[in-house]
Amino acid sequence: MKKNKSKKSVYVAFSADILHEAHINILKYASKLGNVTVGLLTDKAITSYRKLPHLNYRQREVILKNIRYVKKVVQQKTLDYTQNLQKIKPNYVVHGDDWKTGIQKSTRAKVIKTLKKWSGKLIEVPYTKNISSSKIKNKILQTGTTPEIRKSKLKRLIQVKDIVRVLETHNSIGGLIIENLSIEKNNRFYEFDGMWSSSLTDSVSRGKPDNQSVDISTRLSGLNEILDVTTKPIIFDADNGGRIEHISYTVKSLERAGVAAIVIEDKIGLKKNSLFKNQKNVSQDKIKDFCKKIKVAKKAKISDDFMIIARIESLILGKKIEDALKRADEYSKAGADAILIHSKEKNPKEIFAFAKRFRKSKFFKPMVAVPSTYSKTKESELIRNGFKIVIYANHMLRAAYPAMTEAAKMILKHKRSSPIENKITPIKDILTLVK
Ligand code: SPV
Ligand code: MG
Repeated sequence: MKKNKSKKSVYVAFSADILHEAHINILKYASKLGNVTVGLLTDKAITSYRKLPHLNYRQREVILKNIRYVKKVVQQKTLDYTQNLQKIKPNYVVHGDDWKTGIQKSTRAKVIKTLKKWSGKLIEVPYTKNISSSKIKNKILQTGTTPEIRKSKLKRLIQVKDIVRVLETHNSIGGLIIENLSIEKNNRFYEFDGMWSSSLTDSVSRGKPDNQSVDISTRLSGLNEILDVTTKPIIFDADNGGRIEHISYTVKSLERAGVAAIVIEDKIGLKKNSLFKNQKNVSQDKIKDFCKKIKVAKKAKISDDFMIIARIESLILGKKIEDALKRADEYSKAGADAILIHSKEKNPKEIFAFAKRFRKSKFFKPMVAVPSTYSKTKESELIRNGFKIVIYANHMLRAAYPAMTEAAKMILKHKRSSPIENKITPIKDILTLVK
């Protein structure tokens, strides 16, 4: 190496969630070229192209700052390096040679182009074989997670995602789909961030109506099976939370299991699903009484991470937006961490009108939408209107039901199963679906 090598500056971008020898190899190599600045990707930058990291930014920063090959750690706020490169103007950028294809391909091209402006160079180090963060992450998934880690994920996601995308599941196979499914589109990474434990689908999948015939213990035991095989956060639909005397026990059971949030709705009397047109005999709780419930739930929770979400049913019951707004303020003051504003309209006009005004309230809290009836509404519109969580509340069950009915019908009709073989998962695939 040349004499004044230490004067050269070297830039390495990392997410550094699970540090392994490939990272160390890159850092060691980079440090031989000069002073190494690590551009550490923020949680937000990481979730633009892959899963939320296990360790948060501060935890990852502490580790990197203490590696002897690293001179300095700076934030890299996007997957794109340009902003940091313009500022630092490094002589070299060092990266593993594993990003020439896939989601990082265009990032790489931009790095080369930017470096050219000051004759900087991209140096690609052969990627260390047989080791990768994804492989380690899969192992972690097989081993599971802890209730604390899972629970803390929802608040972290609210901080870093434009919108937290949650899908219903009523069983473990659905949980696994939510856990593992991801797509890449326009150089972005998309996945579901968490699961909704729905009273409707938990009931209907057991052949019972959504009126609390399925008791909380049964729902918790089903939930446990989902927790067994997944690591993503769960939001639990607790109807109206039941009797005020019981709420603290429900909150404690959920929190102990690692559930991240409980949703409690402000209705009283026999439970009736909110999507029924006729809500004649359904009444809403008094504001003061519902606030008491929120306070009891709040007092029962142990960690800051566990969220109490207050669900407002004013619009479902045909009341005015003013009523919903008043409730939102009061529930927020009582300690709700987020507000779910429900609607059964075909368009989002009323919830957007609510959102516009609630956003100006000094008691504003993150808002949750459940676009079951206004399903044409895109996530981008929800984001624009200030929503932070979207719950697709019943779609896994609604998808499974016609598929199962069709299979049963075809067998009955044809007195053999071959006519549906091409529509169902082949035996060899189902045998190895779960490893
Ligand atoms: C559920 O999924 O059980 C819900 C949402 O509570 S809704 O069905 O719209 O009431
Ligand atoms: Mg429900």
